[in-house]
Amino acid sequence: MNDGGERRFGPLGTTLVIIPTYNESENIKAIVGRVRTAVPAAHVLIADDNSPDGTGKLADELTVDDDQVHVLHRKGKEGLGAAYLAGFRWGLERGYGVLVEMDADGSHQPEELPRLLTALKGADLVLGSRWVPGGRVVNWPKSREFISRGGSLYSRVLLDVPIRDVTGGYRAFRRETLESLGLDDVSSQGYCFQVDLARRAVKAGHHVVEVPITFVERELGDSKMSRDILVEALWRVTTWGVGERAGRVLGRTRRH
Ligand SMILES: Nc1nc2c(ncn2[C@@H]2O[C@H](COP(=O)(O)OP(=O)(O)OP(=O)(O)O)[C@@H](O)[C@H]2O)c(=O)[nH]1
Ligand SMILES: [Mg+2]
Repeated sequence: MNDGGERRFGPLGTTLVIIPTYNESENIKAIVGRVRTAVPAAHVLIADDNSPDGTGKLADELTVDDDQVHVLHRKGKEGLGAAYLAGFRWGLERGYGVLVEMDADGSHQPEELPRLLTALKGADLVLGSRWVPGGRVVNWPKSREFISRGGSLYSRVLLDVPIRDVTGGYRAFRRETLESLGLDDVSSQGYCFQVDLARRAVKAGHHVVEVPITFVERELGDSKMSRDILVEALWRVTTWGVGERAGRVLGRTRRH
């Protein structure tokens, strides 16, 4: 992370808010409506993995009267990371200047998006953060907060990335930032996907800014969080961290 000091950041261009969905029929209409009201100029892309509960059909209905809402129908459940990668590709191909990640369940409040976009004027990547001063979480059990804070701390220390909320999924990227991250070889999913992108952005020398958000736990629909997602994150972060450290030590040894 550099301090961005003297750097000049270019204009932002049109925003595309990507919302991945799997069985979010109870949430999809409300979240899209809130995004359209909060940032009327932004476009929305719903990336649906053929949800059995008909979310994809509801999403199609939202496009009928609104040419700023789009749907990417995917063939089946392939995970959050794959849905975002497909959404990024869709948006980059169509020339959007800013690509936003947002959950469908209301945890990421669209009303906070203008603050993220304002911060992006002076950054390469903006992270909505629960764990910086001013950030908070509503309706989470202590156990969930412990896991999330612990996961961020573990990733920060092991991967050497100076970010408080490494696993959060409310983010705004400049297109140039995404284009520089080597998305073609990202295979991680879930929380790990978010850690992977943050770490790539830091390693690429991008100016990453955390903006405090109020994260509201979902009220409707089912969580897709699973033990597998947690185990994957723990395993991959550990592998990356140990791999990088080993690489540094070996590099030093070879030079001597
Ligand atoms: N397209 C697609 N979207 C997914 C998939 N898994 C999760 N999502 C979406 O990704 C977003 C985040 O998933 P959540 O289930 O809310 O995960 P979480 O926030 O960790 O869990 P909760 O706190 O319980 O809500 C939601 O919009 C989901 O519908 C998937 O396999 N494919
Ligand atoms: Mg959620």
